[in-house]
Amino acid sequence: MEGNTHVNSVGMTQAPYAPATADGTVRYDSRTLARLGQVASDLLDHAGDRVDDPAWVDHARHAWEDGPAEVRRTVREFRRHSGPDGSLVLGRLPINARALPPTPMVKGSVQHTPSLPAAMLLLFAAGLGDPAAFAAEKSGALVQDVVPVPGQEEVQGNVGSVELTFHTENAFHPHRPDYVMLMCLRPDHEGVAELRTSCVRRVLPLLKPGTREALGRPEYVTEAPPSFGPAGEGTAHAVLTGDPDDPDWCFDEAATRGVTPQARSALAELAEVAHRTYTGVLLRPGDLAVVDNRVTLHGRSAFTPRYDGRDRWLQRTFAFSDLRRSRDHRPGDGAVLVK
Ligand SMILES: O=C(O)CCC(=O)C(=O)O
Ligand SMILES: [Fe+2]
Repeated sequence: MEGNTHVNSVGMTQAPYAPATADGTVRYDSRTLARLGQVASDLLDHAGDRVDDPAWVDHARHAWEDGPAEVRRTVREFRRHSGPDGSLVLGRLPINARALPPTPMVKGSVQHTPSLPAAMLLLFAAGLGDPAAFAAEKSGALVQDVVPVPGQEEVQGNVGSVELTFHTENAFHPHRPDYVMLMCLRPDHEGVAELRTSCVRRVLPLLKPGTREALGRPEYVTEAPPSFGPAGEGTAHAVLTGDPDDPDWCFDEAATRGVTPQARSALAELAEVAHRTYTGVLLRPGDLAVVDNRVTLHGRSAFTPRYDGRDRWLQRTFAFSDLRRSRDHRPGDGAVLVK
């Protein structure tokens, strides 16, 4: 495919960089996957006893450069332009999903012990930038479990199992992640839990005239979760920022509200279009979804957990393309944002 170019739906000329299948998933041949698996398992051999050990994160960054060129090229091109959907699914990465322990069932569950999925997530975080996390969320762990928790079914967060509405990850935060990675370890029993993504590049052309302008005015407030300190909505912000032809957006259906009637009706229209046009993906073990959090919202359909140790289990890591920007939030130049 190399050497060809095509014009994508946002009118930009791009070199195709990976053989995406009809469902938008990138699949590598078995040789490439075996090489990637070898790099991840060598990285695991270098692990101490904690995923968050800075030395292991350093190792992952170095090891990424030993990965297959084809995989590195996919990630490099996605960083340059995340395409019309602002998301990528890398299919069936080797994580030895057959050897998994039972799905955790507690709130705030994280992966402290180095494992093959954790190694894979840290490798891809290095490819996308650097991994980091928020002290107020999942204890600041770099690899976090996304699992349903008994009694939390109705929660608008990743412990819930009702529909999780569309959101920019950490929309309230000035240093929200650039990329959200979600690695599937185990799907839900019925195979219905769909990761949903909605990209501003798809939604923008469908909005009524006037709505774009309304979304570009700083007439919206986004509430931070209580774990981030005393309830507060922060300063008013715009939903769309940057180049009007290819803007970023920042919006959480459950936490963002308009402060004027025009802003409220623009948000309602935005949500309606997102719900009408999203892309849904049923992740299988080893599938890694990467969401460009600047241009793409994500959410999840409802599903029914059984709490039998075999429930849906994703692991999540955030990547920051320029870690330096959040330096004043990260004491000691560590990987945890404390405010
Ligand atoms: O469960 C999912 O598929 C997505 C959950 C989510 O939004 C997250 O963990 O950030
Ligand atoms: Fe999320």
